[in-house]
Amino acid sequence: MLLFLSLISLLLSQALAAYLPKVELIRIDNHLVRRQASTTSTSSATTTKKPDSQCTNGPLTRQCWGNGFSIATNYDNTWPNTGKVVQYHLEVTNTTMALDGVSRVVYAINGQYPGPTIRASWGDTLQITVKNSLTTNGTSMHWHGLRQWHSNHMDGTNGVTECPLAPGQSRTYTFLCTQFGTTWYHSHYSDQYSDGVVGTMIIDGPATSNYDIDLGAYPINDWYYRPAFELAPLIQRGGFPRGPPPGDNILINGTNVNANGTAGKYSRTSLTKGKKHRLRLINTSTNDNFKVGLDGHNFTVITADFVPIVPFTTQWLFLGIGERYDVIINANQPVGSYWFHAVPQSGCSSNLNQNSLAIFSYVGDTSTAPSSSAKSNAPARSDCADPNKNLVPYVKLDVPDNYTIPQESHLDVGFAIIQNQAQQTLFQWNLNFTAIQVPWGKPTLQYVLDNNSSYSPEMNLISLPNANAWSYWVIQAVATIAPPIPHPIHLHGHDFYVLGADAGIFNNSQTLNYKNPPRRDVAMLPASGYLVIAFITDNPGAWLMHCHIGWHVGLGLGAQFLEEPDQIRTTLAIGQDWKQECAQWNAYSATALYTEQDSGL
Ligand SMILES: *[C@@H]1O[C@H](CO)[C@@H](O)[C@H](O)[C@H]1NC(C)=O
Ligand SMILES: *[C@@H]1O[C@H](CO)[C@@H](O)[C@H](O)[C@H]1NC(C)=O
Ligand SMILES: *[C@@H]1O[C@H](CO)[C@@H](O)[C@H](O)[C@H]1NC(C)=O
Ligand SMILES: *[C@@H]1O[C@H](CO)[C@@H](O)[C@H](O)[C@H]1NC(C)=O
Ligand SMILES: *[C@@H]1O[C@H](CO)[C@@H](O)[C@H](O)[C@H]1NC(C)=O
Ligand SMILES: *[C@@H]1O[C@H](CO)[C@@H](O)[C@H](O)[C@H]1NC(C)=O
Ligand SMILES: *[C@@H]1O[C@H](CO)[C@@H](O)[C@H](O)[C@H]1NC(C)=O
Ligand SMILES: *[C@@H]1O[C@H](CO)[C@@H](O)[C@H](O)[C@H]1NC(C)=O
Ligand SMILES: *[C@@H]1O[C@H](CO)[C@@H](O)[C@H](O)[C@H]1NC(C)=O
Ligand SMILES: *[C@@H]1O[C@H](CO)[C@@H](O)[C@H](O)[C@H]1NC(C)=O
Ligand SMILES: *[C@@H]1O[C@H](CO)[C@@H](O)[C@H](O)[C@H]1NC(C)=O
Ligand SMILES: [Cu+2]
Repeated sequence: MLLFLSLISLLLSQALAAYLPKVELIRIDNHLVRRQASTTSTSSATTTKKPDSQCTNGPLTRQCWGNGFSIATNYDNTWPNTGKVVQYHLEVTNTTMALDGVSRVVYAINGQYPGPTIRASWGDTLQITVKNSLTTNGTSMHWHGLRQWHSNHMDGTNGVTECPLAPGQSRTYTFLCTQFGTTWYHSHYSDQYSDGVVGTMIIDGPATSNYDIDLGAYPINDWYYRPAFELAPLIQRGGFPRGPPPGDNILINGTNVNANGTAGKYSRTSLTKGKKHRLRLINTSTNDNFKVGLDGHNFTVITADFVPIVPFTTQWLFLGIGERYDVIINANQPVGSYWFHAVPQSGCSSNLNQNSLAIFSYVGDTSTAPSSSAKSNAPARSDCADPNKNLVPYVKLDVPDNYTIPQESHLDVGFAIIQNQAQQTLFQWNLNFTAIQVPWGKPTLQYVLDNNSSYSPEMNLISLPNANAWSYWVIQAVATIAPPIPHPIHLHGHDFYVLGADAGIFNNSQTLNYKNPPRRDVAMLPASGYLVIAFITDNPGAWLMHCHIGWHVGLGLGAQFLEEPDQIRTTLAIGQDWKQECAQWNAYSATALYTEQDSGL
């Protein structure tokens, strides 16, 4: 009977999909019922169903989800809890790989680069066991952009929310997926993610626009032939006076041909003629910013980081480090192969000067590669700004505008050259005149558990004791104290509101956007400019805010917000395993070969 019903359901839904796009089936009390869905007010041609509590998700009803949840749900306030536990095991190992034909040391995850894609559904609980099989490094795993509501100790930020995981040890991270969309995970142990400890994450949920095929995650990043653990100390000691060296290549979904075209292979993705494909773009770079585009096709952008947005269409999209955009590609062009371009933007810190390519081929295409003439189809190289005007969140939320941001809430970005006790000259990046350096062996949460508020100045800790208060910050790059480079600013624990970003010094005379501004977890601070953000202090814990350029956070460009410290002990279920991890780390580090040399982040 059940089989019969599902068969009917399948046949009916296929038939209906073809002929009656405005009708759908829903299951009520196990009976199939036909329901008329109304058109949404958000006037996108691809949106045919009004998301409500009853419709269910499918190729023509992506706004729906089920069980009372849809794209119209404000996931900051409410989310499903499916009770389902999705388990993964990740093992970090020290290996050698030739991702673009050139071999080097890679700290791979389960022998892969990028690591396995972690996939769950909205409301599932992820239970991820991480094993550190490196011999001379700690590690920790941060789930980028996940809000970790009431689970700050699962944020994976060593020196802030945990001690690093000592060689040979494991820990299990357990958290509920309150958001949905695309993200990545990476080590927060100094520059370690640049050497491989990185992977993608997908949390399935509703979407603002329809699509047929989910192509999955598409990470893009710069790639260095010299490992970061060699480059970072040189950068710190001023070994590259004109800035960090350029990457040697760009990897697209973990592969590419090398710069000379002599080895390696292009990433290949197939498209099905007549279908709409969802592609999940993620910038997992260390240093370089890109614009991306696919010849002959536009992108319909449906998310900014996790946040669903009112869809907009564009040919080229700028992607800062850590930023994600999910886009829909309509395969409506002649069957063939098309170049995908990732173009470094030299106006940002990007020093690479070659364009990078990948191939998208329609099923049935017989050519081996796109025509080479289109290889140079690329935009100007100077655009480094987020398309903030286009990033209109689908769930509309406003920010109170009756508040004047005081001078104390301006955090200046600066650069300094200092001498350490060993008389070495060191480069530093500062936020509010401090280069953050977190104590690996005594993370902020340990201070909280000890009732000890004697935080060292290097922890660059900003206390936000009030619950459910709006918190406004101006991140200000000052031309006289820092080189004019844009910085991708990332905050843990929140999707923040982007009230404004522009060149110049913010002095309260500039217009800010309080009416449904973009929300996301990474935003570009323009060169010698300002970025104004706001968030609500509703998530007890220690949350890092930092520049996502690996070399910059390594040299100190970060601060941490200690939110509602009085609530931490009662809201976080910090167990013995957390304390054990610190005990193991402190035992290891007492005799470790290498010590913390930079911010530790
Ligand atoms: C990786 O292996 C090499 C060669 O055995 C060793 O020198 C290095 O310390 C290892 N690195 C880590 C982080 O385990
Ligand atoms: C990590 O391991 C690499 C390679 O062995 C070493 O060069 C580096 O100093 C280590 N870093 C830390 C902080 O342990
Ligand atoms: C590319 O060619 C140059 C010059 O022959 C050579 O020095 C370099 O090592 C090559 N790079 C790669 C990645 O093969
Ligand atoms: C990325 O690479 C993985 C592993 O090779 C593959 O399974 C996946 O389909 C690729 N993604 C895209 C979008 O091409
Ligand atoms: C990734 O972000 C960096 C830094 O913001 C940027 O330079 C680079 O162009 C971005 N990459 C892509 C593919 O957009
Ligand atoms: C892409 O968008 C541009 C601008 O809106 C439009 O002119 C062009 O026809 C679109 N291309 C495709 C393939 O839809
Ligand atoms: C600002 O407006 C909000 C409501 O929008 C109100 O709750 C709050 O008290 C006001 N704050 C001040 C400082 O007037
Ligand atoms: C910290 O304070 C709490 C609440 O007052 C108390 O229960 C706890 O034992 C104290 N912890 C330490 C290490 O003093
Ligand atoms: C608080 O932490 C500081 C820095 O680690 C330490 O020196 C001090 O002894 C601690 N105080 C207490 C009461 O534990
Ligand atoms: C910024 O640094 C100054 C000087 O160290 C300090 O007094 C101030 O409290 C810091 N700002 C914040 C928001 O913590
Ligand atoms: C504030 O900044 C704007 C833009 O740079 C400038 O035109 C204006 O004179 C400044 N106002 C004050 C009071 O400094
Ligand atoms: Cu930076």
